[in-house]
Amino acid sequence: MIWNVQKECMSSEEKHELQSARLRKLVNDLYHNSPFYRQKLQELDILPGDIRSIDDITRLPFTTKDDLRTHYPYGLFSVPMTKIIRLHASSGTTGNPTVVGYTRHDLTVWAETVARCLSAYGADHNDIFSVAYGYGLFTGGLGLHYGIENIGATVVPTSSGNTAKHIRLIHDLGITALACTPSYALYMADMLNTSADDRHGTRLRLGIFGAEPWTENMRREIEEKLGIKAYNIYGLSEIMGPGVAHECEYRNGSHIIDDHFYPEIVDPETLRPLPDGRQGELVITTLTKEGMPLLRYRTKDLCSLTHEKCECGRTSTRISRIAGRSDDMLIVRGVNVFPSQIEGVILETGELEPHYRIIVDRKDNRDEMTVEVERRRENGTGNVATPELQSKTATRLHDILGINATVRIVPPDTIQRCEGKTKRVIDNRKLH
Ligand code: DLL
Repeated sequence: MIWNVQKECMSSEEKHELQSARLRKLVNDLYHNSPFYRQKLQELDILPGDIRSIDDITRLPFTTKDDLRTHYPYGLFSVPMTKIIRLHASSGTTGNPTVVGYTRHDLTVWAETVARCLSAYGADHNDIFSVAYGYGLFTGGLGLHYGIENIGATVVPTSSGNTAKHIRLIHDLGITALACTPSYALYMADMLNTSADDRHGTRLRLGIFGAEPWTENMRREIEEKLGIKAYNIYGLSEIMGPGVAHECEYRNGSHIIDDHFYPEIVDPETLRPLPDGRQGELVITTLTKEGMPLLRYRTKDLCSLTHEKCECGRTSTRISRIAGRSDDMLIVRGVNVFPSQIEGVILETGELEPHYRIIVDRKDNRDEMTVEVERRRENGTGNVATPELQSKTATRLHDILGINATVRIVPPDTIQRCEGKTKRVIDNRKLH
């Protein structure tokens, strides 16, 4: 079903007009209400009146995660705090997390965009959803939650953790739809002990998976093991959260909700726009956000665009699957991890060298991260790592990243040195 035919099936002329009007208003508002953007626009000699249509977007400045970090926590908000009614946060590259703020209007738009996604997957008020994305600072849980309520389906806010209890709820409550990371879905599938009988013992029919990269092979495996149809949902907290783009029944790329989130693809090196079909970095402008609107936000996600009309009738731009990142961010069990955060912990100890490798494996459908790091060479003393140092480092990593990592401390000079760019991350998950 199409949730909002008027907006999702607009002609290209109507769309162009709406996006242009929204961009004009956005730039005007930012110029007057956001010291950060006023300065950026002034540096480029741009006055609000210079932006006449959406085609002028390429004249506008880019925004990066670094801008958010530098202006932590509220520097990019463009309304007074009295208008902000929700905050979320995600991890930053080092030190400061990224804080995002929503007005009441933003939360209404978010519940609408998620409702559009859910309708495209064929969900309706007959469905009972288990949301196993984390509830809390992460946008996954609450983001899905209000969209599900919006379509009148039932929401069970399971959140993450406690798989045994979750499986019981799936059986006892007659849950029909599951929202979680694709890797957790696979893990659950194995825990559900899906013999044909058992699988048919549940009412599960639909899965909504995102927050991390996944493949067509994973889709097939999830569908087979759980006996469901699995759909992709894409999003990022800086732009809104889940529900920036979604698949439809044709599953031929993900529709970007482009009356709210305007997409471009640029070459990550030159930052020049790339044509349809060419892979590059996805850049998004929030056309209607009030709390923390962003101009040309560099997502660092690599994909391509198509403006071809989809058979489902929606006219929105579609993105291909995310093929990787233009930075070194890893997603481990749905959690964003930057090697620089790990390096920060290593240096903090004073007993370890910044020679390290991050090894990520997928065992029994669970991500496992090992940090292998060299012990500091000490004059005359042995180079044996103490268990205390190991557990202290692991605890600190957990504090900073929010996930467990195995710490392996090795003697000095054992990690291979590279000439040129060091390859610190060994990702054995084969997701691309
Ligand atoms: O992961 C929001 C979300 C929650 C999306 C639940 C979907 C479902 P962040 O924590 O800010 O927000 O992480 C955003 O995750 O830039 C991508 O690199 C990655 N990502 C999100 N969805 C997908 C997807 C949430 N469907 C970052 N496929 C993004 C591949 C994804 N990568």
